[in-house]
Amino acid sequence: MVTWIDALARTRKNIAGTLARVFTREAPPDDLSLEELESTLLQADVPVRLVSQWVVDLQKAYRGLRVSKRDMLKKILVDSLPAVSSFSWVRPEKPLTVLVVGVNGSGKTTTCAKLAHLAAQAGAKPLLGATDTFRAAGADQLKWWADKLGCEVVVGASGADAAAVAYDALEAAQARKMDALIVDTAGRMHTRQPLMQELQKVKGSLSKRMPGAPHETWIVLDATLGQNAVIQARQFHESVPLTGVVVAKLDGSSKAGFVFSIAKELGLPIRYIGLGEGNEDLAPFDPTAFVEALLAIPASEKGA
Ligand SMILES: Nc1nc2c(ncn2[C@@H]2O[C@H](COP(=O)(O)OP(=O)(O)OP(=O)(O)O)[C@@H](O)[C@H]2O)c(=O)[nH]1
Ligand SMILES: [Mg+2]
Repeated sequence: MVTWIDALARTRKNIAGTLARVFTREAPPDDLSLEELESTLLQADVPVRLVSQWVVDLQKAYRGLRVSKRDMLKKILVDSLPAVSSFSWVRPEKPLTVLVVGVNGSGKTTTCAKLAHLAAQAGAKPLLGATDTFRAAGADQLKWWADKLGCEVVVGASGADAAAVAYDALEAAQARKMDALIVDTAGRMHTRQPLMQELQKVKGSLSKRMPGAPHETWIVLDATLGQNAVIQARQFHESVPLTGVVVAKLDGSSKAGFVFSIAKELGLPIRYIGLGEGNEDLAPFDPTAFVEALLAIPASEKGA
């Protein structure tokens, strides 16, 4: 299982040198070290507005306080992330239906499998729905995961109407009294209108089968894209209102700073974070774990 510390290695490498220099100086952060900190955070795709705010906060916070700069920055960073509300896979509205969307290759299918694994671990009975009928391989991949996890799956035939497959999957989930239905969709560019309309149809057919479904619509963002992923999410949100974000491939990204702009710019909760390729490598988003791994605070310094 990949840990937060492992997953953030690349981003940390990007910022570690500067942080070490800024943090090991005894004196309050001076203009020079703050400038260095500013440009380093920007390199890690932390949005400009936030960086300037943090630098101002850091200067203010330092005055008269006997706490370490690292702890101060940690607090500022954690406070600028949204608090996470817990997510329950077992709910009165059964089956809890989660529609998973995103651009090509962002990590949707893998994330659906990981979510099914988490749901099963939480004591729920999940069903996977493979509506990626564009490519035979799209559905095969989810079927492969389902077999590996011992999870039930409804697979659309190649070329079938994705909305019809979604409808069938929800019908099957209801008939089999499943707790959750996780619907994988084909990757699509946020700029292609017909494909976004197809997604609206998939969503519409779920609510036709069960009023209120999908209960969640999550976009899977590829963390290696950094800030560009936020732009994609905004466009998806305009076509199909989203209720949450899953960040995939944090382990491959050197631009994890973009995570700070998801909540601020999109106003959406970050539900889960992909830390690796295995089915265990999906963790509920944890702002403190994220920031600590980013700043790599050794256990001995915590709470100091
Ligand atoms: N390192 C790492 N790789 C990941 C993660 N999530 C997904 N991947 C890899 O990213 C690649 C694409 O993942 P898929 O799940 O197929 O992506 P997709 O969005 O379903 O792709 P399309 O259906 O083609 O749009 C695969 O090689 C996955 O193993 C992650 O959290 N970390
Ligand atoms: Mg896929």
